Amino acid sequence: MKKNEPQNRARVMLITGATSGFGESTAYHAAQAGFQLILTGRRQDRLNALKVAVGPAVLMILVFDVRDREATAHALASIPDDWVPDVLVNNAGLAVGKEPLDEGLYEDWNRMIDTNVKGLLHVSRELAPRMRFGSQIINMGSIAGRQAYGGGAVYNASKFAVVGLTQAMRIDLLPRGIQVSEVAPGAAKTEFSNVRFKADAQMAEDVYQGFEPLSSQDVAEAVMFIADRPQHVCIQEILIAPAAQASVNHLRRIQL
Ligand code: NDP
Ligand code: 8X3
Repeated sequence: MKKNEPQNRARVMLITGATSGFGESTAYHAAQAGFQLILTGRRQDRLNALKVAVGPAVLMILVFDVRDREATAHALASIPDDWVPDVLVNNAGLAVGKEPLDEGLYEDWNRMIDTNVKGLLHVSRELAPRMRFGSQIINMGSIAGRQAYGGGAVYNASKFAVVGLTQAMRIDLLPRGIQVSEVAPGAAKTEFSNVRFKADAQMAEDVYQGFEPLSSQDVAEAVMFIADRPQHVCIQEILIAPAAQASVNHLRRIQL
């Protein structure tokens, strides 16, 4: 039996950060797999366009900033009981800046910690109490939550935190039959580096020079693999990297 197949309805997946990258790709894959969707993010125009593109599988779009606890609570409270997600994908996140610690900007640090750690907590705290036995939470971690690198300190800390939160959530939610998993991707070409380098297109492009990074589809497939396991199986974590990436800083690049 698939995870918690509720009688007479398709499973519902809520994806945070569905306006681009992994979240957007997961929306298409999940719709294809028969899920109904609640898609969230800050950019309403993107969510509107995605709703049209994905079609009737989209039950709701919710526009809110995961850093804002009250706005998050208000938006998620609008989900009717019948549509409380069977699968919550805590994907919204970002890196901002790549300065060494002694040159770091407090504003960048706050954005990363407030989004990647507190945002994940805000969404989980609001939804977990309403989720049913057999539901799943899939947190988006990173290879940066396994290995630190220069200029990554606060992003690293935020993704190491996702590892700890995932493990602790799995323990806390065990009695309620809610499974908690983590997908930890390596280098993937999305809007991630444009955001990190504050719209410097060349710096963003340079990250992926000389090797084939993961695509957002590769990561969406990992999310869907977890979501599609039978009821008695929990994939606790998936670390997925490009074939050309052996560690966070060991990449086989072809010189162009
Ligand atoms: P994108 O920049 O393409 O997507 C990030 C998504 O997060 C967007 O939909 C954005 O939506 C949303 N988001 C960011 N901040 C907020 C916020 N405050 N409130 C609500 N939504 C927010 O990057 P990716 O798809 O690559 O990143 C998705 C996740 O994967 C992140 O957690 C990232 O750390 C992680 N990751 C990325 C890797 C990579 O190499 N790309 C590798 C490993 C992990 P909007 O701006 O509309 O709010
Ligand atoms: C994103 C991957 O290596 O740029 O989480 O930090 S990395």
